[in-house]
Amino acid sequence: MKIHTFLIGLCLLASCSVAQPIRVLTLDSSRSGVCGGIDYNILTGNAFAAVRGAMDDPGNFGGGGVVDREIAWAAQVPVVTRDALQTCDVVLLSSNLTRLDVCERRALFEFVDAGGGVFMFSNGAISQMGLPLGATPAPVNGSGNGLITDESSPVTDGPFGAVAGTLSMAFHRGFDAVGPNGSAFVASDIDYGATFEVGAGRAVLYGDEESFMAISENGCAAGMLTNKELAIFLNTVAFIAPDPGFEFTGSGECCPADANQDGEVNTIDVLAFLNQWNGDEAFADINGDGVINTQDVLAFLNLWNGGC
Ligand SMILES: [Ca+2]
Ligand SMILES: [Ca+2]
Ligand SMILES: [Ca+2]
Repeated sequence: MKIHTFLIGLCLLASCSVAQPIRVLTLDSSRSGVCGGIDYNILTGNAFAAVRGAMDDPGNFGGGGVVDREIAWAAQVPVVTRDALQTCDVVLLSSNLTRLDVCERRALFEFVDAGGGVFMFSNGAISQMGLPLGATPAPVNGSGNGLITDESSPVTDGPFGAVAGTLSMAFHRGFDAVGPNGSAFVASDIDYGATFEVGAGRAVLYGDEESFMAISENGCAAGMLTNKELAIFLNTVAFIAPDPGFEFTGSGECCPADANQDGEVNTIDVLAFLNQWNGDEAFADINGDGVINTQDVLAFLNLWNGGC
């Protein structure tokens, strides 16, 4: 911080500018999965080492790079909280051992609405974050290879290049509908990648992680990364990054059983939840599987019974 202030001081004298870094938050190893020799931790694992290396390349992100701001990795956290989101501009999420709970999904929605950026890329990305962003997750797996369906999306035609044509695909999930905030850019037999603009912020959901992996292991993953997927990944980081100076100011504890978000858990929350559930509201998907059904009522009552 002192160095940054010093550089700004120097720059005032020399009339140059120091772009603020893009601060990137990721989940720690208590949440990122491991399969065989593949470690899905975005910051420390081998699964995404290639795309991470490209983000860290100053020719891509850095002074004089394609994007004139370097990447600064925020301290990893085990849980997405409003406090954790105050430390970053962008959140990258991939394969996680436990689904994002309803408090994490609420916090991420508030973060995007306030101007932050979220990129989630995994088989479960769309089932977990689709509903909060206004989309409808598909109930079935996608099949077939991918095809870029929008060549003028900011992530298929961005600062890191233009991408068109087909993509190889492994196991993935997708959308029934991307909804009013979304714009699909890639499909197999279902749309599986879309950009979202919600409030002041942006998000991208991609229903696969193997697309962004350069390594494979039988029974775990088939890495599909080529220059096309790499361009989509880097364009996405550039697209979702808020302008320099963004600060998320959301705060406050969140309890999954506090359905009306007033800071207390009482009988009013049962009624509030049932209203949300009846109205098919996104945060009535308590178990985070992308579907609102009776399992969510049971899940909510268990949480409510457990208190906070
Ligand atoms: Ca996959
Ligand atoms: Ca309450
Ligand atoms: Ca559910």
